[in-house]
Amino acid sequence: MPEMTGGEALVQSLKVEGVNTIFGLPGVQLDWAFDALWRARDEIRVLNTRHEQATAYMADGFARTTGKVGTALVVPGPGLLNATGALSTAYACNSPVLMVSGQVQSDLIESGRGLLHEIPNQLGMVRSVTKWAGRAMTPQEVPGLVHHAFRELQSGRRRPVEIEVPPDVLQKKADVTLLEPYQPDRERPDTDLIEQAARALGQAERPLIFSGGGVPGSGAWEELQRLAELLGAPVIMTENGRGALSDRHPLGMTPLVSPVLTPEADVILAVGTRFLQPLTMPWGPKAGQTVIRLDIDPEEITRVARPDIGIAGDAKLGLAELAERVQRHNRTRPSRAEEFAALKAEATAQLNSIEPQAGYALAIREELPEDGIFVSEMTQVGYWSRQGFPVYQPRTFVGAGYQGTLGFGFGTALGVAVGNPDRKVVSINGDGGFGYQMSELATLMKHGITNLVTIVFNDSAYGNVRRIQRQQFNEQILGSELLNPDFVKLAEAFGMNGARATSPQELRRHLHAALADGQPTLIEVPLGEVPSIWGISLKRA
Ligand SMILES: Cc1ncc(C[n+]2csc(CCOP(=O)(O)OP(=O)(O)O)c2C)c(N)n1
Ligand SMILES: [Mg+2]
Repeated sequence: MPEMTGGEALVQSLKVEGVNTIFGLPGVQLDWAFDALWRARDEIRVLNTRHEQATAYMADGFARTTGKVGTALVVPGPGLLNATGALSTAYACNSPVLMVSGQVQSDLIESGRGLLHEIPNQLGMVRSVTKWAGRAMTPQEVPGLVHHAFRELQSGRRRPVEIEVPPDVLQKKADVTLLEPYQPDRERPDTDLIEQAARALGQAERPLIFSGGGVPGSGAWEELQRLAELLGAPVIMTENGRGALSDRHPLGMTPLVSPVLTPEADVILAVGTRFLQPLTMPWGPKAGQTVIRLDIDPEEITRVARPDIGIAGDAKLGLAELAERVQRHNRTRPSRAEEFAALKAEATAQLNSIEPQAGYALAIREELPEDGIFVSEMTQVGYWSRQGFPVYQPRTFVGAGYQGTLGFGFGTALGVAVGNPDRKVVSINGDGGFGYQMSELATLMKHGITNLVTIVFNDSAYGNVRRIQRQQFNEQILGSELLNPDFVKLAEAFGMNGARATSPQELRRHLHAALADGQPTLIEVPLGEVPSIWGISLKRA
């Protein structure tokens, strides 16, 4: 049994689990972890940020677009609290983020003395934004803690996990046994239930599929496509599910078509999705329609309503097995190709008539390669993009999910870019959201993150809020107007290229140049008040 510090036990255990990148921000409780990271610096890259929120956002962006665990490292108390908005986003988006945090000295936890960074009940606090959280109190416990963390991160529903190690435990030397890496195993769905579902789908005249973040999350897009094609079933993808089927695929749809297609379907399969909107809208499933749910999280299957067939298990295994068995029951159906093409065309026409959002978003799409990754934000072009931005490949559209976290985008995009060095990444931001993480321009430059282009739509406002105050509250503009820096000069102050675009054509030109020459670039797009996209509703043409 080799002798090592708790810090070495932590770093070696992370290495065993395949961690090669850590997004971190140091401090005194982490000194012995950084000591060990220094010795492991050829195998584990440490990227420091300017605020702890960015460590967890970067880990989330890294995780969601690579399928690997994303790892963050922060000091306890305020450091960890600073990261909780990002953890809540990762929680909402089923993202396997490992948050490693410090603690106060082990024998004084919960003493209430007011030690540096002490907060009461840190584990309890972080449990509200994680799937699981645990602590090691000796160096010998560290490998088991990391191993358990990876079990939680890579089994069942993927969500963030926190582990914490007090500074004296990181410093202490002991004989430590390292463990083998956790071997993830996919959870096989019940065969009888799959057979029942396959029969219902096979016999359906008008089957419909709702597909959520669980499909890209479990790497199930090929199985989804196979099943959809066998059934000729349209696939409605949620924001987190976008790209599972290419928007070019005749069956690939965005939720705009749900109110039209859902009432007409006889059998509906919802896979890897909370299925919340359909279940709570007037156009949602009614008695007489068969609802099948396939989800890794059994609680999700019955949370809002009990489906006719509920199947707990992995989406990739479940969809593969469904496709296999559907063939024994599958009826022939008249082609609906024309109907779907017309519906898609109508949805596209409605969305593309909303300007200037459509023009700007489509300018980005024109320049971003097919495998390029688009990181959205809670901004006007972002809302439009949820449904309107064409997505051609899985894991190439990143949003904030149900958390709707303003300011998540830029840090998340930095992590996406680090995790996908061979791909181009575009981060869109409002001036409000960008303000949350603009100091991370330093992180971009320091770590040479050159495959990311950053766009800031500047309307000098929390535009969404201002529009509501104007229109619904009789011009009571309060707390929604913003004073901004000159974004072009800001970029230049960080040593980046700064550019300004006042039309979609200009945005396209700047984006083209920035993507081609790989120079870190921020493009500001001044914007006036833009129309709301809420309230578009699709009727059949
Ligand atoms: C963490 C968080 N705080 C506040 C909000 C409420 N909120 C939603 S959109 C928005 C304004 C966004 O402004 P900006 O980023 O400039 O985008 P714009 O609407 O102007 O395009 C605010 C304050 C939120 N969604 N999340
Ligand atoms: Mg704004």
